[in-house]
Amino acid sequence: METILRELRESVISGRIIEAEILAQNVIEKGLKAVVILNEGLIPAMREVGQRFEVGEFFLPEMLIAAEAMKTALSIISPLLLESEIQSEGTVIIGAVSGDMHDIGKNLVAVMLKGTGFKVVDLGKDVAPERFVSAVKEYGPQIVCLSALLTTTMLNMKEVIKALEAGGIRNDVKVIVGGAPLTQEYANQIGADGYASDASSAVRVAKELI
Ligand code: B1M
Repeated sequence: METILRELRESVISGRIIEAEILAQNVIEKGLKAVVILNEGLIPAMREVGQRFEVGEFFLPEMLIAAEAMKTALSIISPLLLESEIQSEGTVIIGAVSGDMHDIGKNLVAVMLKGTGFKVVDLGKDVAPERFVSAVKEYGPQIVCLSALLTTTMLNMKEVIKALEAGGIRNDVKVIVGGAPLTQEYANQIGADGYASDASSAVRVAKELI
């Protein structure tokens, strides 16, 4: 089992999209749980890509193609995370903040929230503060989830909170922030209601806040 997971990891790191798709199907057929495929296959693969980028071994094209392979593999395992009979826990609006094009982690959080019974409205990536405000007015969610992967774009989370305040709807929703550069301390500093370090803690924090 370890061999096929290693092959899956390597296919994602090298951006071999078709191979990643086939291997993701194979690991499912072998009965491996989605959460194991994620935690021991796909997430470590993206961590490795990040490390290679940091040391100058990978450049933007390699990172892009690896991300595509990751997305393809994720699309194969996502249905397993969605197999849930749970009634609606509430509505969540999620998006990556202005300037941020990273959406793999955000997509994963959305899938896990859906899988545990939340209705999720995904606004995508590079979402302007005003778009969060209009979506809150349109969908009336209990929770807004903000994602950022860059130390520069995480600053825009505060802008979303300010825009919700200016729109007079800050107290209608709980704001949870997450993404690799985030910390609980930063969440407190910008006045968010919660911080989640990964997709499963996003689900836990969302449930606690509701
Ligand atoms: Co970029 N990138 N990237 N990148 N990228 C990072 C983030 C980086 C750490 C790489 C590195 O240097 N080691 C670095 C950021 C440095 C920093 O700010 N400190 C970086 C950089 C520098 C850049 C560019 C600036 C590169 C350039 O142009 N020179 C550029 C910026 C583009 C932009 O956004 N404006 C850029 C571009 C890209 C690609 C487009 C090529 C691609 C993204 C493709 C896509 O997402 N569609 C990409 C990728 C793939 C990465 C790495 C390698 C992988 C990210 C990923 O998908 N991880 C990343 C390195 C790394 O993270 N180690 C890197 C897997 C994913 C499952 O994890 O996203 O962390 P993650 O999500 C987790 C948690 O963070 C959390 O739960 C998720 C699931 O467990 N979480 C939430 C996330 N959102 C949440 C929201 C919540 C709760 C939890 O709501 C409540």
